[in-house]
Amino acid sequence: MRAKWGGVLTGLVGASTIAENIEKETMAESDYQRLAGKFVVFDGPDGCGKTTQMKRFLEKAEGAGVRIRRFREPGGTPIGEQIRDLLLSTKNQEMDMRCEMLLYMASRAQLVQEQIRPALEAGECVLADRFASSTLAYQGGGGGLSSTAILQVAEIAVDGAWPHLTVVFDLPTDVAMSRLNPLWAAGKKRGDVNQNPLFDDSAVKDRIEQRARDFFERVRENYLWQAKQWPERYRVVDASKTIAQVEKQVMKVVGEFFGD
Ligand code: T5A
Repeated sequence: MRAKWGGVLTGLVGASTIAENIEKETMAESDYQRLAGKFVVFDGPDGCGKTTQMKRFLEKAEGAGVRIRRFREPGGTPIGEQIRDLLLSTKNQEMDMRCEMLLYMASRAQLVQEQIRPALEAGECVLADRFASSTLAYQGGGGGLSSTAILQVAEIAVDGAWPHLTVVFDLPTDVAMSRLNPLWAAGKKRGDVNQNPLFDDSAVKDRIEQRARDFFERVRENYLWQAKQWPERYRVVDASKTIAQVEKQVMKVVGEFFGD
């Protein structure tokens, strides 16, 4: 398990690592073996393509014989899935940002105790689709809650089970929006999309996805801020590239992080 984040809240400022020089396209057998008992998070703004990359990574790791478990947040447990429904339901528009933050943490606490910690203790690799880094970005960066307060609650929810590595999938907000909603791309070309342009088709988007563009800009900035705060446990990939190019970057940063 990793040390608490609280201890590194201040003083750690360094450059985030964008994997620009793609030399290492696959992970060596020995790199895969080092994933045993490791906790890796794929995170980023909506539409960044992390779920697509998780499926690919999982397939390769399993192919290399790694015992690996994949979880998504919010959710991943029967209780967590019920919390997910509460959080993402478009009926709950009046939900206060503090209530929202605590619900994400409640889902996380259950996931850690029921699934993540036992898996890590059994020597399995845990691959999580979002974690506390999402709460910092969305409820902190996007929603305006203080990072310090979020981390204090996270200490309780996570109970020491911090990720070894968080891979942030970074891309311009407009690109993410276009992926999620082709109407955005079409409207942008016409020059007539301005208010809450992300989700013209709000009926099919969840409560968080219905937020305005500024919110997602702040979310993106917060992820990059986190990578600068904790360079020893974060890596950033350029998620605006093709799926195959992003995959190469992922293999490179994960391979190098756990390699020699
Ligand atoms: N949230 C979550 C918080 O606010 N606080 C928290 O603490 C936590 C944990 C979860 C929502 O909750 C919020 C964040 C979210 O808004 P969700 O339904 O689980 O909601 O949504 P996401 O986590 O955003 O997951 P998604 O699977 O919907 O999106 P991904 O993982 O970003 O993207 P993916 O891989 O599904 O790809 C999106 C689209 O882009 C294409 C894919 O084919 C797909 O169509 N794509 C690409 N297109 C071009 N080039 C590429 N490189 C591409 N990669 C993927």
